[in-house]
Amino acid sequence: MKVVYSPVHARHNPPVSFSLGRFVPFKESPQRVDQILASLASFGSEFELADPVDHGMEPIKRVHTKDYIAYFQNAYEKWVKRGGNPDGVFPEYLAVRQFANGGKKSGGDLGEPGFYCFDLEGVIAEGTFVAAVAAVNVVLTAADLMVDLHQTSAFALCRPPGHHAQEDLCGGYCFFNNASIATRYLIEQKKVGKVCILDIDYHHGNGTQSIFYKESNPLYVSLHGSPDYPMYWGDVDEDGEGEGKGFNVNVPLPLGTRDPEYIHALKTVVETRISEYDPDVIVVSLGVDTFIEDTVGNFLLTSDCYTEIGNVIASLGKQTLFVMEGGYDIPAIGTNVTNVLRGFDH
Ligand code: Q9C
Ligand code: ZN
Repeated sequence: MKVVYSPVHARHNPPVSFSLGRFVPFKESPQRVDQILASLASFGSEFELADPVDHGMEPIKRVHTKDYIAYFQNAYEKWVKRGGNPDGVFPEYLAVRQFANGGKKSGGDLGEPGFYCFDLEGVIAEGTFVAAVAAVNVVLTAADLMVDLHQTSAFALCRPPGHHAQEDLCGGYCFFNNASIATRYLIEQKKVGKVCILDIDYHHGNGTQSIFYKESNPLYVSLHGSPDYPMYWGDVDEDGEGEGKGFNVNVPLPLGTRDPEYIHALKTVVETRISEYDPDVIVVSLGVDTFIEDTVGNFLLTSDCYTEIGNVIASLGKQTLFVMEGGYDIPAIGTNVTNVLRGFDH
């Protein structure tokens, strides 16, 4: 399997985020990717590394607004100039948009951080923007390799993750929605036909849901813990709007979910909704924060379950682009990710 990777991810390294009223060590660390890389390397030529190719800003603009991109690009520098904490940008004023002049007034240097963000976990540190752009190039290059070289799969080993990022909002460790950008690129530039985004990160992908909510291509399917982060999204009745009605499928599962129930839920949605949709390509938002030892997620999946997840995804028999999302248990993250990828291939 082709794996696209860029060391530029390490430029994004905020020391802290905010949790339960305290600053805590930032869990979405560069170490995560280092561990996955080491695990892939232990399988020798099974995984072939490739460098990303620069795709410019155009594919990002097909998903995110111009204003949001401009804000993100300059946010850290403006913040520090203003005397902000050099650890990263933390909003102080939150724009509840119903109250904020219909969302037209972003509020200047001190208002913007809370205008373009929906929580305090989209921490913009010094290298965050360059790392987020590199992550997009990783996922787009993986899409190119899969389509152009007629591969059955490819893995975008990207960070920061993306599925919480909406068109003009960061949050939940996410800034640019890598999977969504790749999906739009696959549909518009690579002419692949129908795409299904299968989001198996522990958390609901509110960003991806919101970006495609009114569209019938892609089909968005998310299995996630509920009630849990991102708190305000992810119910079954959020099923799309207009053209998109019926093309957003949420499968909330209780905290404490174990292997058998998880596999049952995954198989069910794969054999019904996804098979009926008959996509040409699957984009997997691959989070392994469903793991039993994960300190962010609240499921109880074992490492063996990830092999089975890979098997179930492979049963669709479609070209599949794996895009890295969450997963925070450093000792097992590499094994869990490689288990999904090897489960898919075998
Ligand atoms: N303060 C992804 O997995 N809240 N994002 C966790 C700790 C944030 C997760 C509670 C979770 C964000 C990509
Ligand atoms: Zn997650």
